[in-house]
Amino acid sequence: MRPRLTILKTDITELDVDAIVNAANKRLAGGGGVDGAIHNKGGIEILRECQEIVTRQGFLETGKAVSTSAGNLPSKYVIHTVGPIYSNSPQDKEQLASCYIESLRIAQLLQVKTIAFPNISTGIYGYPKAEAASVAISTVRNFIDTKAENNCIEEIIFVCFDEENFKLYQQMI
Ligand code: AR6
Repeated sequence: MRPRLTILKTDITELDVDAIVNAANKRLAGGGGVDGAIHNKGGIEILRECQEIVTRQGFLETGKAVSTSAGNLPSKYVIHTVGPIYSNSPQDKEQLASCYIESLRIAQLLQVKTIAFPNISTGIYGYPKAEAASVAISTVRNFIDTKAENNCIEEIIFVCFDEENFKLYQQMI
């Protein structure tokens, strides 16, 4: 089945989906923005699992992703990925695209049907929102096209928290 792409303007921690994606940092230590919201609401269990991962495999590289349970959140899993800190280099785009691909790969391994992404890197990490939206949408579309068969994912939600991102996604999808 071909997953549908949807846009929601909401707080990602409210969503009752199989997996939500977190715009984390390399230390998986919690922080501000969506990361802060997820850890605050999800509770200590998420942080404990994050610490276990870092103890086992070290800091997470930019563009990579890992999963934990979702603690007190309504979703089943949190997929933590580390977006690039925007530096206006070609690497930014590659790394941002990788966040979406790696998260979707993990979602498939977890047999996730519904997954919600925040607008990775477009807050504290300073990625220009229009460019980031274009990378996010084209990467996810490409993933869907190349993994059309044996895809358990039914819905991919772009969660826009701020009005600027919401408008951009509405125009681009
Ligand atoms: N639900 C959905 N989206 C949100 C929420 C929320 N509750 N809160 C913020 N956003 P950011 P980054 C949007 O800064 O740029 C942290 O400290 C926000 O409007 O959360 O990848 C980490 O620990 C923006 O569009 O993540 C890292 O150190 C988007 O989420 C660093 O920030 C991403 O903004 C990561 O920076």
